[in-house]
Amino acid sequence: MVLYDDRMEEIPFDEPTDLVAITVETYTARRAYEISAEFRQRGVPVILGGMHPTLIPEETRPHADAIFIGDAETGWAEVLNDARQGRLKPEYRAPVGRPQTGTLTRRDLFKGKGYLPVTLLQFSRGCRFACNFCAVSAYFDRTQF
Ligand code: B12
Repeated sequence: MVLYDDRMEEIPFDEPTDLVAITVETYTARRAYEISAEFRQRGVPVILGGMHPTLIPEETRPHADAIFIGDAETGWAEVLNDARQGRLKPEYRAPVGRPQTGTLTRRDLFKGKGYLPVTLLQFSRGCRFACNFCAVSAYFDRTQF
């Protein structure tokens, strides 16, 4: 598995790969769809997930072979299994905000990216407030886990 960060490096569209997974936030949606189109033109299946596809799946659907609604931890193994067999479903759903399932961050994927040498720890998700302008309130249903 390799990670490419569109902000920091060129994406090698012609590098052979079996599956492309892209995180989409609202402010990165347009670029994510462009990247997805490049890979799909080359016959590589693309799955889109994250805040934006979860909040507006109907917009995201046409830009991917599969979309993922919710948090990846409990559903990602199924995606990989289906992709291995060439049977990616058009849509996957998993709950949001559940405590992490013991999944450890692959920090080795960040090596050489030029990020600041800061190691972050996530200790909660969501927010108990209900601000109507905030994606977090909608995504986590006004709950803090
Ligand atoms: C850390 C953070 C930052 C950091 C780091 C950003 C970065 N690029 O890494 C900083 C402080 C720099 C930052 C800046 C900004 N941020 Co910010 N940030 C966050 C925060 C607090 C956490 C995001 C995070 O890493 N979560 C942890 C990971 C594990 O969770 P996740 O990303 O949600 O991913 C899970 C699922 O969504 C899903 N998933 C995600 N991607 C994919 C992909 C696939 C294929 C699959 C299967 C599943 C999947 O599975 C994951 C694991 O459970 C969120 C708020 C929040 N609590 O979520 C806002 C948030 C993401 N930020 C937001 C915004 C708007 C910004 C800014 C544009 C603000 C600004 N005006 O400058 C900038 C943009 C900077 C940039 N160019 O990226 C908004 C996005 C809203 C939206 N609708 O997209 C959020 C949601 C805050 C909010 N209140 O609305 N941010």
